[in-house]
Amino acid sequence: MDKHELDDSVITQKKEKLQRPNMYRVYLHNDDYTLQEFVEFVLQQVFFKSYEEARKIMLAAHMKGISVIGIYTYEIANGGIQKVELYSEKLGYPLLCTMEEIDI
Ligand code: TYC
Repeated sequence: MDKHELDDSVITQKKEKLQRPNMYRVYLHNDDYTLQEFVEFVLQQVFFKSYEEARKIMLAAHMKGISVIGIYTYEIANGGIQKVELYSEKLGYPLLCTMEEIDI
């Protein structure tokens, strides 16, 4: 038994730990069918990119096959990916976004 366990004179204080949230990198994948303008639209609507940023991210995926949209918490990343899926399904596009946890 700890020598202080029954000793009222010892004041213990729990140290508050601020847990950093896990972070996720969200990727945009190229395909041959989705309209460029639609990709730009989705990036602006879902991930709050400016038109210039959206075009840059879209063109990077178009030319390299994949590009990074950004780094977000789980909820934002996952919610964004689901919204992209909904928009894409509605118009019959195969646009794909994925996410992976990153070390920070
Ligand atoms: N490659 C598509 C086209 O030529 C455009 C596109 C860009 C699609 C980026 C998906 O993530 C993407 N219409």
